[in-house]
Amino acid sequence: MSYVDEVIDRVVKENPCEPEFHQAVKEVLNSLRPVVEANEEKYRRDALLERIVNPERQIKFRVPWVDDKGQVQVNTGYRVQYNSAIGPYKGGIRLHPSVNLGIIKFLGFEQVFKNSLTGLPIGGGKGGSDFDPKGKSDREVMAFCQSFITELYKYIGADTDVPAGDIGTGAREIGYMYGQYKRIRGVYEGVLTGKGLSYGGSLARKEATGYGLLYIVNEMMNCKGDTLQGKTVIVSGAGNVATYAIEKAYQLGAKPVTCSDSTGWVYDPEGIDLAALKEIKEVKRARLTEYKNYRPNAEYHEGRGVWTVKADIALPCATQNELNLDDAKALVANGVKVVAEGANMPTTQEATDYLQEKGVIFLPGKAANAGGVATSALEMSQNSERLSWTFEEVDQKLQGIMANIFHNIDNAAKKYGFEGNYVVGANIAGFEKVVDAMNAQGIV
Ligand code: NDP
Ligand code: 2IT
Repeated sequence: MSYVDEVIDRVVKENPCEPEFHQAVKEVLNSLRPVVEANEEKYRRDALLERIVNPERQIKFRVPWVDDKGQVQVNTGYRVQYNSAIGPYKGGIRLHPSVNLGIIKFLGFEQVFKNSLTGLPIGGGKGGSDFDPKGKSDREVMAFCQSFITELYKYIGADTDVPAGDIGTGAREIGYMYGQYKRIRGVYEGVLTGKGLSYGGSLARKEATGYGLLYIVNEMMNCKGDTLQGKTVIVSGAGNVATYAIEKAYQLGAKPVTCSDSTGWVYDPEGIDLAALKEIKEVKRARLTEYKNYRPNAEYHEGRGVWTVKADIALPCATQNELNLDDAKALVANGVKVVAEGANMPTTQEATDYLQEKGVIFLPGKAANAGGVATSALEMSQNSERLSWTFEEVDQKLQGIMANIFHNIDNAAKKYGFEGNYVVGANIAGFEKVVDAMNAQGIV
């Protein structure tokens, strides 16, 4: 049995009931085959792949808090510190009822390679809880965040592990977590990113993941002699990533016509009303059912269906496995030419394979959504030098980083004979830097 297959087998056996984690490991290891086969003897002796797939540390803890009725609630908190070969652990905190250890491990594993692709000195980690911020009062969210940090503070720090936002964790949650960390530790340091601008946050961090997604799509299209001008774009999600992907799509001349949340989706043939979307989601924290109050001519549908709309480009920006094989068939039938992942692993393996077989250009999340964590690393730099850069300065750097990522994954794919396969390119390019650092640091 090949070394890759042996390690995949072990991961499946040793981590039962963690399908998302298995999926992420299989996707990465399968595309690393050409590199692993070229170095098989050394990698086996060093147990390199076993060390890559096993997190350095997993922390699981109780998070008790009191709700507005005086009832004590108990959630479970997680932080998986995956790999620190190239820098402090870095990655978001997901607050969603679906969170479990397997989901945090899949996200942490992806984060290791994504962070490597940014070219910045950040290792990979991820955290979260099964707490659901939806429908909670500000006081309840604060009580949860304070309790969460009262345990997690022991394991994080500006030079050890720097969490940030993800699903359900935005500026409000980061603020409460930062306040509690500062109160317990008594230090004012860049322990979290995605902070508010008045206390160490970076301009353009809020926009960075969505903007970065469009920057990499733009770079790829320009290299193929095309542009975003006049293209129709379908977007899923209505959160941080989706909102700023829609904003930048407009700025680059495209027309985004859909968005979605976990209850339904909107098709607005005239183009999504960005101001309405921001008001519904960022100000009111409401459902997309409200969108029709702003745009009576738009369609609102319950359930899922964004991928059935005719378009040139599809941007999944909600959650894992939200684009399946049937969706991929609908995209191809409707003439979609580019799929770029704003979310982490939104496309199932079968759907990815189908899209690639049909010649759809596919940019995987670990490259396409890396603008968020890259800008988090820029926030860390600003915190370290106790300075703030202008929006334009951060945005320029972000554009450069996304263009570099595209060329690195493009070159890695070409080097190993997989031209145009950006899944293989991203996994290999991300892996090579981590392996180089791990080899240099010995068996740790
Ligand atoms: P938000 O919480 O801001 O938004 C998430 C959006 O996705 C919401 O519209 C939400 O709908 C929808 N959604 C979440 N879970 C589900 C589900 N199970 N089924 C259907 N819809 C769902 O999160 P972000 O925008 O920050 O994150 C979106 C994706 O992007 C995630 O995969 C995240 O890991 C990834 N990502 C985020 C980065 C960041 O900087 N924030 C960076 C890189 C990747 P509803 O409100 O109804 O739940
Ligand atoms: O998935 C991700 O890259 C994020 N949620 C952002 C992580 C970060 O540290 O900014």
